Amino acid sequence: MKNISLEYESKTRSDEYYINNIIEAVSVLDFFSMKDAIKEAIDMGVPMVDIIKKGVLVGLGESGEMGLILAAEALEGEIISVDEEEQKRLAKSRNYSGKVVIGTIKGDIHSLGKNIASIIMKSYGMDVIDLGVNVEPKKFEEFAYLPDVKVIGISFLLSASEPRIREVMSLLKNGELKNKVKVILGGAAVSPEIAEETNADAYAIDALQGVDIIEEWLRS
Ligand code: B12
Repeated sequence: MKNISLEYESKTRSDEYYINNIIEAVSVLDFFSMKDAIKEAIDMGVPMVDIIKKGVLVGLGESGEMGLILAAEALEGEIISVDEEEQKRLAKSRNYSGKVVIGTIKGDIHSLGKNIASIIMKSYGMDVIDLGVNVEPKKFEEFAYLPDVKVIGISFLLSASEPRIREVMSLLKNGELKNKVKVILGGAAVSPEIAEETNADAYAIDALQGVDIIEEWLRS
C-alpha cells in the first residue's frame, strides 16, 4: 500500500513541489521540517544538485544568519550527502579526471561555506577529499603531491589567517607543484588582491562560481 502511494506521488508531484517544501522549511527556520523535506526530496529522486542549488541555497537567501546555522547542522549531521555511485556515474558522463582537495585554512574553524562548496562539487560528480577545518599549510602541500589530485580549494573567512594563506600559497605555487595543481580560494575574507598577490589560479565569490571554474579544470 505504502509503495503504491509513493509511486503515485512521485508521478504526480514535480521536483518543484519538493524543492518548494525545502525553501519554505529553510526560510522559516524549521530544522525538523527542513530535514524531512530534504529526505523526502531525496527519496523521490530529486537530483541532489537541485536540492541544494534550487532549494537549500534559495531558502538560505530568505532566512538570514540563523538559517546558516541550521544549514550547517543539516550538513554536518550528514542529512545532506551525495551517493558515491551517483557521484562516480556523473564524473564519467561529464568527463572529469582528477580529485579536488578542500579545507578551511589554519586558524579558521568556519565550516559551513566549505561544506556547501564540497557538497555542491560532489553533487556535480566531482571526487572530493575534505580535510576539514583549521588545516595546516603543510597538510595541503602533502595532499597536493598525491598523484590524482588536480585542484586544491581553500576556504578563508578570518582575516587573521591571511599569513597562513600566504604560507600555503608559497608552498603550492613553487617547485614541482606549481604546474601540478590549480588552486582556488573561497570564503568571505578572499579578495581579488590576495588572489593575485599569492598567484592563486582563481578565487570564487560563491560556491557555484567555484564549481564552474573547477569543472573546466577537471576536463582539461
Ligand atoms: C556562522 C559564523 C560563525 C560560526 C561558524 C559555524 C560553522 N560551523 O561554520 C561560529 C559561531 C562558530 C563563528 C565563529 C567565529 N567567527 Co564567525 N561568522 C559566521 C558568519 C555569521 C557566517 C559565515 C557563514 O557560514 N556564511 C555562510 C556560508 C555559506 O558562506 P561563506 O562561508 O561565505 O561560503 C560561501 C562562499 O564564500 C563559498 N566558499 C566558501 N569557502 C569556499 C571554498 C572554496 C574552495 C570555494 C570554491 C568556495 C567557497 O561557498 C559558500 C556558498 O556560496 C560570518 C559573517 C558573514 N556574514 O560571513 C561570521 C564571521 C566570518 N566570523 C567572524 C569572526 C570574527 C568569528 C570569531 C573569531 C568570533 C570570536 N570572537 O570567537 C570565531 C572564529 C573562530 C575561529 N578560529 O575560526 C568574522 C570574521 C571577520 C574577519 N574578516 O576576520 C565574521 C565576518 C563576522 C563579522 N562580521 O565580524 N562564526
